[in-house]
Amino acid sequence: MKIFVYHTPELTPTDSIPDCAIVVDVLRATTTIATALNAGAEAVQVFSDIDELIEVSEKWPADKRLRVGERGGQKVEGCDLGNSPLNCTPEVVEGKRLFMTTTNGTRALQKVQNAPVVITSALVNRRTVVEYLMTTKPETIWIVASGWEGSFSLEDTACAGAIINSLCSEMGYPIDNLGGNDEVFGAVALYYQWQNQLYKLMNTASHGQRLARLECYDDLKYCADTDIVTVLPIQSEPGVL
Ligand code: 3SL
Repeated sequence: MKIFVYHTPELTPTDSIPDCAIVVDVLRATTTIATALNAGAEAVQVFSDIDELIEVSEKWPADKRLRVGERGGQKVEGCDLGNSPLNCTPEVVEGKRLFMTTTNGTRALQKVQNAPVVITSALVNRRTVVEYLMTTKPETIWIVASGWEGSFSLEDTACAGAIINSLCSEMGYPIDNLGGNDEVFGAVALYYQWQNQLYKLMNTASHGQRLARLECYDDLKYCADTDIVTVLPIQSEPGVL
């Protein structure tokens, strides 16, 4: 097993493909995806383009769909929901397909959608992702952080470190055996630094500060919660989890 971390979709190679790609967008797309599926959503289908989302979702029964749209942290006009995981209660999402577009997370997913296995992780479902990796033991794993418009995001790389740290300790593997690129060691060091103050990390991260300016305080708290949801969002067809 070899793990590679990429800080942004733009830094993710295009000339090869891993056995398993894990997309991370802690604030907030992959936290929302895990929460929605855990609450009984039928599936989450992702789009980078809002017009395509509208066109495809139009073909779905209106009472079985929800349009989720976020740009710059705010709900896209005409969508049913913005990207707050706290909107995804069973009352709202059960039995529905979420048609979702966000600034960075859905773009990161599309970047690796041709990998044989694509899953998403956030802190909320980190443990379930680690259990899946321990069971299936993919030879090559890429953890693709969504970042923010091409730049590094503190919370995504810390989550990558949280996944790797847990995998190493559960499997009794030294990190030197698993690390495929330098970013792996950086991610684990970052997680060590913040592991006991993840809520503070959310508030320190530049996107966390952006969300705080939009008064999404409860989202920041929820996104810092670790191992509270036992769902494995896994791609069943390109763009559908
Ligand atoms: O960039 C994204 O994909 C979103 O998760 C950003 S936000 O947290 O919804 O603002």
